[in-house]
Amino acid sequence: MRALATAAALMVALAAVSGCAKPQAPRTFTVTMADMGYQGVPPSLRTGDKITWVNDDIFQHTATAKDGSFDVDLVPKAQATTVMTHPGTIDFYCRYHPGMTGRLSVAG
Ligand SMILES: [Cu+2]
Repeated sequence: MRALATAAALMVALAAVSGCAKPQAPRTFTVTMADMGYQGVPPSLRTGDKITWVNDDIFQHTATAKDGSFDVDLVPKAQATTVMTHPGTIDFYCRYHPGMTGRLSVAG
């Protein structure tokens, strides 16, 4: 018990020293597919954040990452959630309507 408490205290101290004391909680953003476009694309994301994709259009759409990190295919009124698993710039598009494009910026 005492050893556990000591270990926990040590970890807290180490986290404080290394600047990791306050890991930021993951956030969830909603991107809406409407009028043949993506609306509400967040300007910046962090690894671990989620995006809930909502198809509010009358057409089927996808959100397909060019780097393969996600690919959601949604009929009208459907939705799905993806997690940002790695940092970087991720371009995405709709496989049915190549003119529909967007870009995500994910920080580490
Ligand atoms: Cu589409």
